[in-house]
Amino acid sequence: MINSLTGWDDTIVALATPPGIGAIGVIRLSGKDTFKIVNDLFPSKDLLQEPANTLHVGFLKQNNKLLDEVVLSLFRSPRSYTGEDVIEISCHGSPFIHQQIIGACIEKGARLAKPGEFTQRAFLNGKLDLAQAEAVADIIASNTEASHKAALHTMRGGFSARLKELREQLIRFSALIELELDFSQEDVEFADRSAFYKLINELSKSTNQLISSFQLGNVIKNGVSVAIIGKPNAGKSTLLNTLLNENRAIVSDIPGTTRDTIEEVINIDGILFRLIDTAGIRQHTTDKLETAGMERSLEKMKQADLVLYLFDARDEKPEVRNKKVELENQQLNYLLLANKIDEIGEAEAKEKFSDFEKLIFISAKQNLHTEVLKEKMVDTVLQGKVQTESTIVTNARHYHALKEAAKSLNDIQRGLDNKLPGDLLALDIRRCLHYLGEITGQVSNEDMLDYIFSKFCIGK
Ligand SMILES: Nc1nc2c(ncn2[C@@H]2O[C@H](COP(=O)(O)OP(=O)(O)OP(=O)(O)O)[C@@H](O)[C@H]2O)c(=O)[nH]1
Ligand SMILES: [Mg+2]
Repeated sequence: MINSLTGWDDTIVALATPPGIGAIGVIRLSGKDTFKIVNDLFPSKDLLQEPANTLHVGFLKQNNKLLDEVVLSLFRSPRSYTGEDVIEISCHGSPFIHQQIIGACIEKGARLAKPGEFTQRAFLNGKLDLAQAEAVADIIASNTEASHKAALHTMRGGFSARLKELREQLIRFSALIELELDFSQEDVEFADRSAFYKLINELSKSTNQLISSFQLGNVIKNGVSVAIIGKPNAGKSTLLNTLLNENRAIVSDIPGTTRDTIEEVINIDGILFRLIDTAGIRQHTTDKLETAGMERSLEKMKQADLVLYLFDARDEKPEVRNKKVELENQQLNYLLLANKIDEIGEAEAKEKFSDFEKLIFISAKQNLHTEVLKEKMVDTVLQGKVQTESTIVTNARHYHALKEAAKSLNDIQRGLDNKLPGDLLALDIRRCLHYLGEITGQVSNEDMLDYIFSKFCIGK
């Protein structure tokens, strides 16, 4: 497969650091002609004679034109990021110099790397499996502690190890079943069906665990959308400002102040929350703008991962209760917040609503108990799941492959229940192995790889 890939044999070059001005820039080359190309530009030493894992200071020259003073890091196949010969040129951080050096490398025979091509080569050379390679992109994109941790766990092979284990158990069994097929005339069973049943059960459990971790994985990677909903004047914009610790939204005692939705991001305990302040919702209004705003609020409420429903602690109890029932019926993930407790006093507010479960009492304006609210928000998202060290699926491609694998496992289970013959079982087992293998790249095709790596940045 590897050799059939177009351009696989080329030596590639790209800027590995962000484009623009900086203290230094790093240009990376990988491929069989790497040493020859850079050696042609580096007159002071014969790099072909230099050992791997060494650094060399000197000048790069192109036909007697001085390009820059640089430091070269030499890596030789197979002990490099890509598994090929690699040289990293650390030069001065000027876009002009970068262009000149990359141009000189191209003139000597290199070609510009495609996005993700270095990592793709690392994968094709067996330095990383596919799940690990994809995690490299996630690490670069991670912007919170939690997303970084999950990506790092995958890149270091945590997820792959889990899958490998599942796959190997299944392979061992499928070998026995396939053996039965060779002796099909004789009606023998090498594979102990009850042990197999147990194994399939365990596999199902593990697979489903991974599948359900995706919800959390998604949250870690993409953040949680939180709609702040309530009647006009409930204090929604005040709450947004308090949580952000800045005066982002206009606050006033005129009902209907917020007309459009306002979105801002905050990081609580390493998880990104996208807070959405909305227009207040009331039963009757003739104002066209306000009606449009309310429609938008309802839409945001439906789409949100979490709804913070805010009411004034002075509101009538039956009204609040009706609202709670409504939220419950819509099957929304919500937290009910009694605001403005400073107006009637915390003790009195708690007394008034003592028969309500899971209320959070706050004062957005006085910043009372907003820490409790933040904690609850995080709890709601994590739902008690331990994050540390456990394997969390964050990649939609992996998620879909796991779902397919789970389906096949179900089919196998049913097949065993119905005493299906070995050849039919073998089909379902192969399908399951196929999907598990797709995740780590043991099963792959060129289109799929191109698609995955095209989402990387150039130089990675
Ligand atoms: N006493 C007290 N007043 C508050 C509190 N929170 C908000 N307010 C006041 O309530 C009024 C309305 O606040 P906003 O934050 O604009 O309310 P809103 O829910 O965004 O209202 P709309 O945008 O009109 O839907 C303002 O006068 C706020 O100062 C609170 O916790 N305690
Ligand atoms: Mg408002």
